Amino acid sequence: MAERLQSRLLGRRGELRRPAGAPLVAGAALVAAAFVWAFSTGLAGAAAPAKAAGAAQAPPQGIRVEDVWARPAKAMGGHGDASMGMTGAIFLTLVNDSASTRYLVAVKSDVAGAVELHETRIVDNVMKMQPVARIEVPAKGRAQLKPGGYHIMLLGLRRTLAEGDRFRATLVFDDGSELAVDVPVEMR
Ligand SMILES: [Cu+2]
Repeated sequence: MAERLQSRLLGRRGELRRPAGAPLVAGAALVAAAFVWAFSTGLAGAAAPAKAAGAAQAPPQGIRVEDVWARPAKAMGGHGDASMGMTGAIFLTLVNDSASTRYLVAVKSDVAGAVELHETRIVDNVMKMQPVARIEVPAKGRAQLKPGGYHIMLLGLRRTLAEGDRFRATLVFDDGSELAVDVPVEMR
C-alpha cells in the first residue's frame, strides 16, 4: 500500500515539474514524500517487534522514572509551527538513588521525527520554550519534567497521540546508558 502511494506521489511530482513552478513544486513533493515516509515507517513500526530497535544499552545505575505521561496531540494541534507538523510533549520525574549526578542528554522515540529536551521559561511575561543540551538529575535527588518547566518535546509527530494510547521512548544519559519507558497518553 505504501509503495502504491509513493509511486502515485512520484508520478504526480513528475507531471507537475515545470520550470516556472520548480521551487514550489519541489517543496511540495518533499513534504509529500515525508508524509509517505512517515506513513510507511509507522506501518513498519506497528508490525515489527519492539526489540527491533537495536542492541539495548546498559540501563543507568540507580536511576528510575516515576509519573511518566504524554499530552494528547492531534493533527495541527499543540504548540509550535504548523509547518513542523504535529508536536507533543512527554513529562516525567527522574529519581536518582545513586551517589553520582547523572544527566539526561537525549530521548529517542519512533513516534516523532525529532525529539528535543526543552525548558519553558517566562521572559518578560511571555512563556517561551527553548532547547537545552541536558537535564541534571542530582545525586540522591530528582528532576521533575512538568508543564511550565522542563519537558521532552516531540517534533513532527508521525501519528496522533490519543488519550489511552501508549508508546515507547528511550532516555539516553551522559554515561551512555539508556532507559526505555512506556509512555501513556493522558489528559491532565
Ligand atoms: Cu517544548
